[in-house]
Amino acid sequence: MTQKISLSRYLVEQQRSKGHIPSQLRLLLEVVARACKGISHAVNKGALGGVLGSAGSENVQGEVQKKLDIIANEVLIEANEWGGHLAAMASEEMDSIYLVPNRYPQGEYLLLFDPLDGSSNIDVNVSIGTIFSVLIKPEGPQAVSEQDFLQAGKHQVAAGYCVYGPQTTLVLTVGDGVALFTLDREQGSFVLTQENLQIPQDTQEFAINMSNMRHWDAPVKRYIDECLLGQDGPRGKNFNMRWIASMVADVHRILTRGGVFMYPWDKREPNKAGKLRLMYEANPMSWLVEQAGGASTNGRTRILDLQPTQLHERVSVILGSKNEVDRVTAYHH
Ligand code: AHM
Ligand code: MG
Repeated sequence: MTQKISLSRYLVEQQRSKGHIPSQLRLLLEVVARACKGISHAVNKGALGGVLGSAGSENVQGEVQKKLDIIANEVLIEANEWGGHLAAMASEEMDSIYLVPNRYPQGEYLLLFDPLDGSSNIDVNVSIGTIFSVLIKPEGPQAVSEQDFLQAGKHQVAAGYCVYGPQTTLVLTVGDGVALFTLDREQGSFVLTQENLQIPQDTQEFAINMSNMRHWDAPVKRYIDECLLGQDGPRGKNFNMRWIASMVADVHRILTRGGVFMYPWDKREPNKAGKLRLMYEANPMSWLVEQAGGASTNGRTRILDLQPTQLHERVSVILGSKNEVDRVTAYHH
């Protein structure tokens, strides 16, 4: 019988034989996974747990917060603040960074997360998720500040997401490819179910919110128009479309069977670079996608090379199957 490999064992092996992760990072990832299990349980209870609906508050980006946005944020903070592995945390749902309280020891890592991605899908029982990214606090005696978080995505040391769908699945990279773990509810642990995920270079599937079409820039419009012409157009093949409106679920499909995901800049809010957040959504997803052989740009530049200037910075996102991302990017140049 082939032995099941738990997330703990996978991480120990990454630490021991591959030297990829120090013990404090291993602890951090175990704690994040434990928090995701807690969020998964809350999501599963739904109306029975009284977790559906709006919380009646707004986050720093002016978006209405759902009860589960706040619950998930609290679960992640409570799980991570006392272990001694973190210096500070930042979240899509908090205005500013969260310092580890003085009563706990401080570590060298910075944890960033979108505690519950796809909030509009919570109440309709469609897949949602948690996205996370790990950076190292720059060296120096100074107290940790927001500035310490403003590092390009290429400096991440771990990134992943957990999707709460028909199965609860944790997808992770520490720079050694992408591994997928499925939550075994009877055992209460994440079990390795796929290693070395690879995104096919070509695809016939795109994901974009088509209702924004009239607001797009010309290169995005051109790309989608050509896809829609199918066999009769310049692409010479038919395309399929999917849009779940949870980035975690859309990216999970792309990591599983390929595709291209786009949330481009559009004219609705011309002063914003895009809808999605660079630090909590685009950076971790871009690293996962690149680790699986895909590509990710903002239309012009590789996302992982972008130097952030603000914690809650937004960005235009085009990611997935490499040849399609290269094509959309070329249309922008
Ligand atoms: P959220 O983090 O507040 O849930 O917002 C991000 C989500 C993404 O998961 C998804 O791709 C996008 O917003 C959907 O936006 P839209 O409703 O405009 O299609
Ligand atoms: Mg989100």
